[in-house]
Amino acid sequence: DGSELVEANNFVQATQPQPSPKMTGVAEGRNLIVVTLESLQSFVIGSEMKDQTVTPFLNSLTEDEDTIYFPNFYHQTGLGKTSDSEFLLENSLYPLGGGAVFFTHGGNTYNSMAESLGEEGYFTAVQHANSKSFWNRDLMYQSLGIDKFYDVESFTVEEGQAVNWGMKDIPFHEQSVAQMAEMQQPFYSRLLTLTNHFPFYLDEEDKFITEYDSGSSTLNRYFQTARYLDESIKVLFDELKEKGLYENSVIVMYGDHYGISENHNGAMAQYLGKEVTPYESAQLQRVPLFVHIPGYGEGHVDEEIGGQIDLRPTILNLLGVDAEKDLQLGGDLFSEEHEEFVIFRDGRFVTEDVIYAGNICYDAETGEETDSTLCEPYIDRAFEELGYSDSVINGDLLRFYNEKTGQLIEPENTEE
Ligand code: GP9
Ligand code: MN
Repeated sequence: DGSELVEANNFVQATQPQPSPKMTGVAEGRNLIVVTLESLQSFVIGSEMKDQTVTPFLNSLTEDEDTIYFPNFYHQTGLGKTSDSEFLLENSLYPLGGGAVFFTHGGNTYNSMAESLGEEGYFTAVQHANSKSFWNRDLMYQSLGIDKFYDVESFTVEEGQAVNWGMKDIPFHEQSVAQMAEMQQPFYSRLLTLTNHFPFYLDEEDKFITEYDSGSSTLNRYFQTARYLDESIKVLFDELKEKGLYENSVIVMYGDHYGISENHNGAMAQYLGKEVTPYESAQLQRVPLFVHIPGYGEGHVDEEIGGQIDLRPTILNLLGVDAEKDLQLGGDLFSEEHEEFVIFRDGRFVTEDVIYAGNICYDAETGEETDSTLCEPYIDRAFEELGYSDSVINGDLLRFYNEKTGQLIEPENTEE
């Protein structure tokens, strides 16, 4: 029934921050390249492991004049892993708490970022060297209005070019940029990387650093695959420059979810030099976000606390696309009004003042347990917000929403 949709929309309109006027349209008309950094967590950025730099190229971007780097950005995925991060990005809605929404609600109506950009004349694509039905992508991408899915069949995987789940990131980026060079411009393409994925194996020639030494062979190898992913991003940038695509593009890169689960807390504690409490564990859900705008010149580190739900509103504002009436739960990260309140899919949350994890309310600054009444209003808000998201998805309510006018569509008018 329409009341759930009206309530959800009222909530969105009441809480939605005004996008930053300063950032509106700074990348208008450019190609949009979104890179999903597989399993990359923020703790490796700017870090050393046995005197070796883990992510030299990404580190250089944190100081780059054309890049805004967000160190306090969190993933909000659930069981759907990469696909949940794609869902958050495209829809600015939360994934589901049960199974992967790509599977359970792949046939819904969505007002995705791909659709919005398609209406602005963009060609929209996803490039990912895995089989097309993985995570039900072939079907879901139709629902998301993505024009073309370059799946594994679009790539030539030579002998020695595959590891872990498939094609290695370096040849993947080389071939992806060659494909981009053939796309109609402007385009919006998403590249899903794959090498930095459990079990984090590498061929000898792809190991640029040595392993870590801990009781977790998974964590030990993770640094090496993260280093390989970093190298592959450098290759991506070089290829874009070589093909003349770089200057007229904006490149957004984000980590999709954690790579090191809580099963490795002992080894993580050794690396971090502190115990992994629920408070630390929540902070380990930070994933890097880079917004790279060639020629921008005002790059900086932005400490704003945000999450994947904020990607779409942030990006659409950069491209100068009006999303005022969109039914979306995130907000522009550059907005002065953006609220520092990140809700995890499992109900944990992070604000400037408190972190709620393991049913404990922590002081965000000190990590000490604090008065639970400081968390209570946020617990209610988190429950409410996740509830609106769930009702929109479970009821397939976007069928009845016109995001141009902000009006409801009467159910009888939706019949074909
Ligand atoms: C597979 C890739 C990785 O296509 O998305 O899957 P993940 O396990 O990270 O969701
Ligand atoms: Mn993933």
